[in-house]
Amino acid sequence: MSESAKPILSDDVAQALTEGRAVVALESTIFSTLGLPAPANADALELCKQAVLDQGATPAVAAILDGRPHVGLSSDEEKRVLQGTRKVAERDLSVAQAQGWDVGVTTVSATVALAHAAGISVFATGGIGGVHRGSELSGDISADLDAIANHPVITVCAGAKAFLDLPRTLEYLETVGVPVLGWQHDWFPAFYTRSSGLPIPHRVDDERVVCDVLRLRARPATGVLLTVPIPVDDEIPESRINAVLTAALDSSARAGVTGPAVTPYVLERIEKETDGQSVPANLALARNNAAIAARVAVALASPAV
Ligand code: PSU
Ligand code: MN
Repeated sequence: MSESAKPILSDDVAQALTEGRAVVALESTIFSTLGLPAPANADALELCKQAVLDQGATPAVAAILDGRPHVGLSSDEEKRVLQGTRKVAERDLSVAQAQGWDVGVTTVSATVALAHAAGISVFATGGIGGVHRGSELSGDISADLDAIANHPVITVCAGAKAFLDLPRTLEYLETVGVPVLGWQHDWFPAFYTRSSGLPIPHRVDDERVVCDVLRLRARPATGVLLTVPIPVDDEIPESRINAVLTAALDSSARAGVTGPAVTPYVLERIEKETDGQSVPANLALARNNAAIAARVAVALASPAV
């Protein structure tokens, strides 16, 4: 990333980084109208920030504001992000700056890039994008996967939603050399459900091991994916959610939605099809991911004993 694209840091984030304290980056698409309906998006933002603070780390929300990349926002800036409607993936970072976008909300791919540029090693989100079902025809593979492979950041997520092709998503991560870890769990999680039925490549039970995986990985430029299953009490039964996901995908295909519009469209359909019951589950897992990410960030910032 060029000098001009260096993100603007909030004072608390800049100070934490200078002092070598734990910082957790957060993406902003999930907190915008593209990720969650209002007012749940504002609740999600507060819950995630508080979860990071409770572990003794500093939260750093990424976004584009007035054509400049930011990492760490003031409360006025957060309010603008909650209303955001323009999605910024990694490739869009330069466009958003060149065209001076008023508000751009960053996806996983843009946020890992900005975290890397800011010197932040841990990032929390809800679910990552992945290989879409039917990608052999549509070619739709989220830029999140290559970005995780190309930035030295630990991404903490609840796996990916089962409207994606999860076996192919795991195969892709293997091909691009991303270590995929399961937090105290043996299965790749599927967002609303704790298990996709796909075994996790490597289970980890301790944040120190996650730090060591980052430190010792074969390709220093590559990131790490740490998956955390949704808490047991917040899980939505697979039988229930699968029918909803299929209906949402069918609706997206019928409407002819393509490109970056696919994921927000499907997310909105899922909310409608579950009468909003998917939303508390989404909040619970996002908050849990932020807490685990903060534990990892604190371990990274403290010398090994
Ligand atoms: N999956 C979710 N919620 C989200 C997203 C994905 O369950 O909010 C967002 C994230 O910002 C992710 C992006 O990085 O969608 C992926 O978009 P695409 O599939 O267009 O790459
Ligand atoms: Mn896509």
